[in-house]
Formats: sequence, C-alpha cells, structure tokens
Amino acid sequence: MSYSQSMYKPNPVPKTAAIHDLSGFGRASLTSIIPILSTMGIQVCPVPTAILSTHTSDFKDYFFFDFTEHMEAFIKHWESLNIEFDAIYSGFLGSDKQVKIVREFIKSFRKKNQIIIVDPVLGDDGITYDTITENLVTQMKELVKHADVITPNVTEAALLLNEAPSISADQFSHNLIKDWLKRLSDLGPEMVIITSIPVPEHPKLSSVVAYDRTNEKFWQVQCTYIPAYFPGTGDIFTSVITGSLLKGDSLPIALDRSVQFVTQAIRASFGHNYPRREGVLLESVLDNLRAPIINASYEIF
Ligand code: PXL
Repeated sequence: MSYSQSMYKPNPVPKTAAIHDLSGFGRASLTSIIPILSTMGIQVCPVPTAILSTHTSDFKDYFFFDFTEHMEAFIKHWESLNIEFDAIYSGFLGSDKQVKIVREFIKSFRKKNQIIIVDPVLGDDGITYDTITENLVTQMKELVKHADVITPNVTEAALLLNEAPSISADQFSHNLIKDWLKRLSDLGPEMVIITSIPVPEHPKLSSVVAYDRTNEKFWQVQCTYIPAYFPGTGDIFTSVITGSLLKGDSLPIALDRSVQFVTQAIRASFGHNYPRREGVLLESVLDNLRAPIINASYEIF
C-alpha cells in the first residue's frame, strides 16, 4: 500500500489544555505557562479559572474576577468541536467547584496516549495558602486520583497524605521520602514528583525526587539552594515537566530539564535589583528551553 497522507497523521505540535488563572502582572500561572510551553513547541489552550490584575503574592488590592461560572461553557464548546488534547494540565484552583469542573473536564476529554498533569497547589513551608480551605484539600485528594503525573512540594505531599505539613528538615529520611512517593502513587498517579525536599546533611542543597510506578524506579535531582523567593517558580517547574514529557523525554531527563531551567531563571534574576514579586526574568532565559540537556545530573534514589 502506498503512503497516504490521510492515513498517516503525525501531530507536529502537541496540544495541552491548561486550566489555570490569568494574572496580568507578576509572571505566574498562564503568563509563565504559555511562553514556556510555546517555546517548547506545545500549543497551549487555556481554560481560565479566574482573571486577576496581578497574582496574589505580595500585591494588595488586586482586581479578581472569578471565572468559575463560565468554565463549563468553554468545556461545552470544546466538546462540540471534538478537540483532542495530548495533555490536560491544571494548577492553582480557587474553589471546590473548580476542582469538580477539572474532574469533569478530564472525564470528557480523556483519551489514550494522553498525560494528565495536576499540580496540587495547596501551600508551602508547612502552611496552606490563604485561599485554601479544608474542603479544597479534600477535593484535591480526589482530583489527584485522576492524574498521571502530580508535582506537589513537601507541604502539599504531606497534606495529600494526611501527614503533618510542618515536618522538620532532619526528618526527611530516604525511607520516609520513598514511602510518601509510593503512597501518593497508590492514590492513582503513575508518576509522582515531590519538589523542595531539604537535604539534611547539606543545608545548601534541596532536591526533587520522583517515582515511576511502571518501571518501579525512584529518581533524584539535587540543586543548589538559592536564598531568594520568587512567586511562580512552581508553575515554571511543572510547565517544563509537561513540555518535556510531551516531547518524549524520560522522567529523569524531564526532572533535570525542569530543575536546570528554574535554577537558570532564578540565577538570571537574583543578581538584579527589582521587586521579587514581579517574578523571575523569564523572558531572558526562555531560549535555553530549546537547548539539549548536556550535563544531566539525575541519580537513582
Ligand atoms: O504561581 C502560583 C499562583 C497562581 N495563581 C495566583 C497566585 C499564585 C501565587 O501567588 O497568586 C493567582
């Protein structure tokens, strides 16, 4: 049989639905996710959860428009168009209702060879973010059951597992981390990535550790701790993981790419004197995403 274009339909540009808020100023959520994934050759189709004038970290009196009531109209129209997504990626969610809508979205658009990525944004440094209620934590536990990949930080991992979120750095033993990764995977996700894990014997390092259930492998990438807080780095990390997996990278290479990119972005920003709340100087490092990984530093954990 001769080659026929109508039979062979490679997808030159994978598509991801991105269920996140649009914050106009400050480089968080969609204003980071879209440029990162576009640079990596992925089409981003946003489903806005809320529209804000700025993100909420260190800004006051911001404009906030809750988009919850309109999300279902997006989904309905997209269903009528029979759009097929290679990935569905969700992050910060503002209400229990939004979590339910994401679950419905996944149900409607689930197909084979697709990655569902849930960044269960709930808190950091042992405490939940201002807008996160107990009910939202409960809903998030339900949502992660439907994900293939989740990317909690240590605080979020603890909350999802009903563990105390304010665990101290010296309690992070090898066995405890492996136990958490496995238990999170038992909830449903095939791949679990926990970020911002302190390395007790090296206070200048932090690590990202992951579990791949199919291959029964644990991976780790360590990075130098840079003492600067910039909002939005979690969104940058998970966007690069999403792009990397969609391009066919292995889990450890995706981890390396994400850790390296976040580190580059923070280093490119830290030496400049400007308000941290404006986020990292993303635009100055975006091109690095097109470079191959040359010095991979991942290890078996
Ligand atoms: O980057 C996380 C994030 C997402 N969305 C909003 C935020 C933040 C962090 O502050 O305020 C609205």
